[in-house]
Amino acid sequence: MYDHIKNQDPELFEAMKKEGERQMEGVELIPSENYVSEAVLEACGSILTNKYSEGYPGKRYYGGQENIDVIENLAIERAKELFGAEHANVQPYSGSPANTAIYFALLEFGDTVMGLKLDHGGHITHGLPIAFSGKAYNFIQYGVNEETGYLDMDEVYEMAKEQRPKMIVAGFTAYPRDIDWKRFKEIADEVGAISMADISHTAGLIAGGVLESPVPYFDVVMTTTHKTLRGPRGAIIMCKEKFAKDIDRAVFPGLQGGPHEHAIAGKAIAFKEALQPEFKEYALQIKKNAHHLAEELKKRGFKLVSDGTDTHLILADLTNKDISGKLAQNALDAVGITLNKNTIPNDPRSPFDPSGIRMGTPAVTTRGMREGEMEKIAEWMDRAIQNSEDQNNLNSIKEEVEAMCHQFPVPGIKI
Ligand code: DSN
Repeated sequence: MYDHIKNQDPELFEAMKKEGERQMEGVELIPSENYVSEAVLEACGSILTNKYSEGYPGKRYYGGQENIDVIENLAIERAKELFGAEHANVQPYSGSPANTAIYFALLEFGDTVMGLKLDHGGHITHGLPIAFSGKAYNFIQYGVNEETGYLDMDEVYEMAKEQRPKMIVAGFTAYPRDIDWKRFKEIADEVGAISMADISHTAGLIAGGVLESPVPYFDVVMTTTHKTLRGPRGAIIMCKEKFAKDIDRAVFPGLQGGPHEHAIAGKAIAFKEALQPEFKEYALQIKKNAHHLAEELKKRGFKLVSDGTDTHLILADLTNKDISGKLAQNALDAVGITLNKNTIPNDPRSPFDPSGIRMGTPAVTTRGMREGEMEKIAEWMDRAIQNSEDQNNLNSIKEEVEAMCHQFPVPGIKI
């Protein structure tokens, strides 16, 4: 693999090779990661990276666009078909620029916006005070119910009535439960707010028909393309026709310059893959695997925020396990199980060493792992966390993890 890189830049090649081995030989549980197909990989590494194409299909500022327009139009039409959207912009470089473009399009600086608190499962672009979103707009933050871990829709309603926000942001990065989009939209309508959904985490489950979609209700819906949706790194923004011009102008020239057409080609391919019947099976299996992994962890005494999951994502509170999120992440790294330390709602600890760990099943599902493998993973996680300082024990778990992983190939990795 990568023969040209190997010859030209052995130092960099070595790190890439090792990363391939890590991806192949480990269990990937980071809920926002996945393995793209070889076709998507080819698009991302293709000659399309050579081309500048500022503007939109049919209205570009550079010559030589006859093929690029075909590619970008395929991505747009497939995104619209996949999600049933009225309008799609496929140019955002990633989730944070997409969210920033939406705010730039539809808000004035200083406007009041509602978003979920970061430690309750929100995102830095949903109003973190030190981030651009939190500095440029007056974000006010709702939370989940402390007892249940579920979104408190009554709190959302009361806050919206009191604060009259210009926009309500729903859709989260560490929330394991399904979202009542209809109720969000009713609340937004009642207070005259624009409804914005960030479905970056669950887009693949929505496209696969195993979770409700906000697209029929919401004014604007965005998603990254590289999580459950299993495309290249990037994002898209979908909206009702009446917001289309403002969104397009905010993405280009408002915020971005030349679109990354190699990534847009990868998005078009991923959307075509997501329109196939097999994608529905994949989406359903992600949910089954997450549910099974959650149950297996609970059997082993793990306390889960909201006591389980409706999605691909699980958030465990390790307080009763007597280990911090950081030390658990380190112990699991040592056995080849990758996930991330994460705050839990109202976490008394710092985000650098929080009380929880966040995990999910998209990547393992793509490799073909099923309920039986989830049971093994839960067992290894439990053993690694209990023996986090016992290197011999960790080494023997790592061998078992590697042996299982060798039975489940990863697209594009040959070692
Ligand atoms: N960093 C992503 C995640 O892991 O959820 C969100 O942007």
